[in-house]
Amino acid sequence: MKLLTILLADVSKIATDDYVGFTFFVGCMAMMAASAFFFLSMNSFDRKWKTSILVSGLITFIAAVHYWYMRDYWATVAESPTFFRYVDWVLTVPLMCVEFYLILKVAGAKKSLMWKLIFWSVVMLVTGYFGEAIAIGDPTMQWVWGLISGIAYFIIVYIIWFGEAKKLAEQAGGAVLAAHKTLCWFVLVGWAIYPVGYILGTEGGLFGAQLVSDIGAAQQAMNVVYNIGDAVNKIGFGLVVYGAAVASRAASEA
Ligand SMILES: *C/C=C(C)/C=C/C=C(C)/C=C/C1=C(C)CCCC1(C)C
Repeated sequence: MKLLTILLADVSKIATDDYVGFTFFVGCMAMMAASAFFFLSMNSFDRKWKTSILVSGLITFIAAVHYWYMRDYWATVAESPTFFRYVDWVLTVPLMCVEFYLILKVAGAKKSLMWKLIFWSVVMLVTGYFGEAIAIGDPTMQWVWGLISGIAYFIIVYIIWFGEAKKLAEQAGGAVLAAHKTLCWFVLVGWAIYPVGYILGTEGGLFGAQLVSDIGAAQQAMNVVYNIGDAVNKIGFGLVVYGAAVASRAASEA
């Protein structure tokens, strides 16, 4: 009964021009649907791919739960759910790093590659969190934390595009190489959506540019951009892995 009251109360509060509320709601549904899809299809693959698809499902499932809370938070408090956002990311982004490792395991990827990617992803997110949650009202520190976060991001891009991950993908060839390439593009282009959200959401604007009129508009722009980024990256990433599993199954049956 209490749950029903909460549901009804919140849904009625989403206005038709509340794009953040809308994208939280749709994002939540999309993440739930994607999770169901990954969980239900994982058993039709052999062991190696099963784990990868399980991880895809975990990523969208963790996001679905956080979107549930973020949608609620936005509807009730009308502020950026920074805490839930970063808890979500700090769980799901390392899992995306695990995904790279799982795919490259056939080519002999070592756990150290996975830990390296996880380490830099955590540095990227923790410094981003400092910039968003602690440096409020201090454009200099927001800029500094954003920059450190960006450097960690580029280290990840380097490792997967040019470093040891690239070499392993080439050794593996076939469906693995193709999937690795697509995932590399996701990280380079899809993940670049997030710093855009960060810049838009910074009060007063970053780099001396006042991009949006006030803090309310800044938070709205930032959350819409983050929500689009999450849908593209979490569901898209999982579908690439799913596609690779299908391709590799077809190749082994041929
Ligand atoms: C599912 C969630 C994903 C893939 C989140 C990715 C987040 C990022 C790539 C965030 C990057 C940031 C920067 C590169 C600089 C500014 C601060 C961040 C944390 C927004």
